Amino acid sequence: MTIKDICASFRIDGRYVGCEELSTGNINCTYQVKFIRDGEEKNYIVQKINKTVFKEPEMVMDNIVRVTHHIRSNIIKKGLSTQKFVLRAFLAKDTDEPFFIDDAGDYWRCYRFIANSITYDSCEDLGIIERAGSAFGKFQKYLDGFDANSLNITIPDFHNTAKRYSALHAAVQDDKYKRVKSVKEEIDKLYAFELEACKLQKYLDEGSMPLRVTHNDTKCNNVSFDKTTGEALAVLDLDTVMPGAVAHDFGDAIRFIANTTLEDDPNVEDVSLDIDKYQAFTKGFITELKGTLTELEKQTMNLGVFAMTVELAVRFLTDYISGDKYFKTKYPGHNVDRARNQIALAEDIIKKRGQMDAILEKYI
Ligand code: GN1
Ligand code: MG
Repeated sequence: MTIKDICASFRIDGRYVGCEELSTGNINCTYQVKFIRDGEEKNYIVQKINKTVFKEPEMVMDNIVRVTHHIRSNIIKKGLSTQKFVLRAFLAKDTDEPFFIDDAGDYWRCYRFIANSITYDSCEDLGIIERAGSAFGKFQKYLDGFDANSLNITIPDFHNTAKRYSALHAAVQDDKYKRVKSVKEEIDKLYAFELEACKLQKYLDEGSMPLRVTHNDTKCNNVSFDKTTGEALAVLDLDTVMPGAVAHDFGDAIRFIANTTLEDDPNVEDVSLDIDKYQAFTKGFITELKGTLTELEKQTMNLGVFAMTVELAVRFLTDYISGDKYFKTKYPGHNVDRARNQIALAEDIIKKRGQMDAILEKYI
C-alpha cells in the first residue's frame, strides 16, 4: 500500500498532494503528508508503528487517545487553542479506531500536523529551551488528576535502569555476535556507573516516590514550536506515556537538550553538559511544577539526569552487542557511537553535579 492509500483510510478531507519521509525518530517510520483542502494546504503526520518495539499498538493508541482527551479538556478550560496545544489522532474510516491495519498487518496512525510549527533536533536559543521545559512541565500539570495506574504498560520496565543493566549483563554473557571484545572499555565504564545509576529505581521499588503520568521520551524535538513567534505548542510523540518518576522526564530532557552536540555525534570530545542550557530548561520545567513536588522528588531530579543518560548508553550498547535489532541505525557501529556519546555526557554530568545542584536549588 502506498502512503496515499494509507491516508485514504483515515477520516481526513482534501486532495492528496505528496509526502516526505522524516528521518529523525529511531523507532517508527514517519511521513509528513501534504493535502489541499478548499485551496488551502493541510499537513498530516502519518506513522507506521514499530511492532517489534510496541507489541500491542492498540494499547499505545488507547493511552494516546485518553491522555490527549484529558489534556484537551484542560486546554479548553484555559481557553487555549486545541488545534495548537494538543496532538490529534484521526480515526480510520472503516473501524473508527485511531489506527489503520494494512494488508501486511502493520499499524498506521495519522495526526494533524500543527500549522506553521517546527521542531528542533538541537537548539542554541535559551528562550526556546526554557519554553521546552515549560511545555513538558505543563504536560505533567495537565495530566495531574489522570489516574497513572489506568494507563496501559506498553513497554514494561521502560525506565527501569536496573532491568536495563540486567539486559546488558545478559547480552555480554551471550555475546551472540562476538562484539563484546570491541566494546570492553565502554562496558567497564557502564558497570562502574551501575550502582549510582540504579538508585532512582531503588526509590521507586521501595514505593518512596509517587508514580506520575510521565511522557518518558522528553527529547526537545518532541515539542512543537510556532515558527513565527517561537511559542511552545503541543508535546508530541506520546508513544511511551506511562506511569513514571518526574526525574525520568527531567533527566531524559536534559541529557538531550543540554548536550553540547547531537546524541549520536561520534566525536566524543565535543560532548559535554552545557550548563546554560541546563539552567534554561530547569527554569522552565521546575517553575511549572513548583509546589507539586515531594522532598524526594526534588532531591532526585539531578540523579535522574545521570540515570537517564547512563540508561540510554546501556540500551544503545546492549542493542549493539545484540545485533542492532531495536534502534534504527544509519551505519554499522551507530549504536556504539551513541553509547560512547552518552557515556562521555555522563562523565561530564558527574563533574558538573555541584553546579547543577546549585541551579536546581535556585528554582526549586
Ligand atoms: C527512541 O525514536 P524516538 O526518538 O521516539 C526511544 C527513546 C530514546 C530515543 C533516543 C520507544 O525514541 O527511549 O531515548 O530513541 N524510544 C523508544 O534517541 O525506545
Ligand atoms: Mg518516541
